[in-house]
Amino acid sequence: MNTQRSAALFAQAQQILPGGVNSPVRAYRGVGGVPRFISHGEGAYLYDVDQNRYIDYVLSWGPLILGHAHPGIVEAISDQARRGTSFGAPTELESTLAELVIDAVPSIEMVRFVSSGTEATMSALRLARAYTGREKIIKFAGCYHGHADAFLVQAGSGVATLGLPDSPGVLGSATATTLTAPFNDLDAVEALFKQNDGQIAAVAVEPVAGNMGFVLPREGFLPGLRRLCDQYGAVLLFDEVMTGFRVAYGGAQAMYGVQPDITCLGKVVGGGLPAAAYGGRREIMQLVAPAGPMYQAGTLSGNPLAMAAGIVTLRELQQPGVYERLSAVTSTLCQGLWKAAFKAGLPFQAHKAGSMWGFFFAADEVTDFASAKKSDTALFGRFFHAMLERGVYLAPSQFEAAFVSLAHSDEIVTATIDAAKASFAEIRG
Ligand code: KE4
Repeated sequence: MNTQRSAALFAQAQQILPGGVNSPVRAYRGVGGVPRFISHGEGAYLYDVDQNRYIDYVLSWGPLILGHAHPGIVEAISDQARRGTSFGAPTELESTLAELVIDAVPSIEMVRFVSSGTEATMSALRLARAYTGREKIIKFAGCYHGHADAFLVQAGSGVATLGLPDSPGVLGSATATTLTAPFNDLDAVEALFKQNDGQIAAVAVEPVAGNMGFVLPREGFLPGLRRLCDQYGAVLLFDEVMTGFRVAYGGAQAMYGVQPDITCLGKVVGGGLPAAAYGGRREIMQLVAPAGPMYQAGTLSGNPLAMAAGIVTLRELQQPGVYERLSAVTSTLCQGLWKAAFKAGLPFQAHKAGSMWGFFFAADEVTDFASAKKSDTALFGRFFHAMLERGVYLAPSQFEAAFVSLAHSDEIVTATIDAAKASFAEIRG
């Protein structure tokens, strides 16, 4: 496959952008090779600057549930842009999208829009501490909540001690109040609550994990977190930046029937533009400035272009049969990949929730970050490149999730499975 122009652009970009990218995972450090520079997207397809076409399962890391350049979104953004791109003043668009979010997400009575998932979770954490008057939080090894200091802690093993920074520049004081437990391990969470009784402000969790690879919550895990938070007076914070409007219209909380106290949203809610949100019960959200004393602000919060894109996206997703279609296509894909890998004699498993999915080259069940790291990441890298060469664009890291859009037709899924059959044969050696 010709990647000359991507290679040239990457060499130039590395001189002026750290690592040649504006977000680390895009640099292919996990799999090696030349990151593809994209010229445009259309439906389920990406086109790179060397005129190669790819079936896209990254979809900008989740937002593009309608596919690339959806006509309704393009029209809404264009119309709004002609009226102005940002005012720094309230618009009806923000209330329209807020109403859609409140109607969709069971636990949200009030919502605040921000510009990134990081901003949403950082603000939600501040709110949980303001609401409870407590300092410590519990997170899960392998869950990613954006790059706010408090979340950048080393993924402790077992029932972790206090958090140690996982990045230079993050102060020990910023992570000293962050406790870590293994995903799916309720006993570890209960032990942390007992050891820190009265001190835990919040439990933060990706209700379906998408940043350690794709890992489903075990039966009873999410209800167990709800029970423990009620028992110990802590806020349950669902980071639904990836799962919101993705696994179901009401997010993972609708899929699993567990109501958090605060929900963070992102990705799909902005329709591919920079928008995210945090929301919850009125009594909690009324603490947020200027209604209350908890400060949070943003120049481009509720940006009209992003609101317009989000409104079109959510209205499209309200159409009858949308989530049934997304789930059915994703099931066909995962079953086809699993069957092809089995025939090739490779240790492989694929799982899904709605149109969010993922796979590991592992025979044993993956339930947390420790077991995810035992999967064959070298084989993942070879599979990634074998598929890329065949025009299928997967996440360039084992520790990510994958997505399907409404633009992924049955024919596209069949072509993907055919490419996987050839790729499995190539990599099994
Ligand atoms: P952003 O700040 O990247 O908009 O959102 C942070 C975030 C928060 N919570 C969850 C569950 C997330 O998945 C994310 C961001 N996801 C990554 C993909 N693993 C975005 C891709 C990237 O970092 O470039």
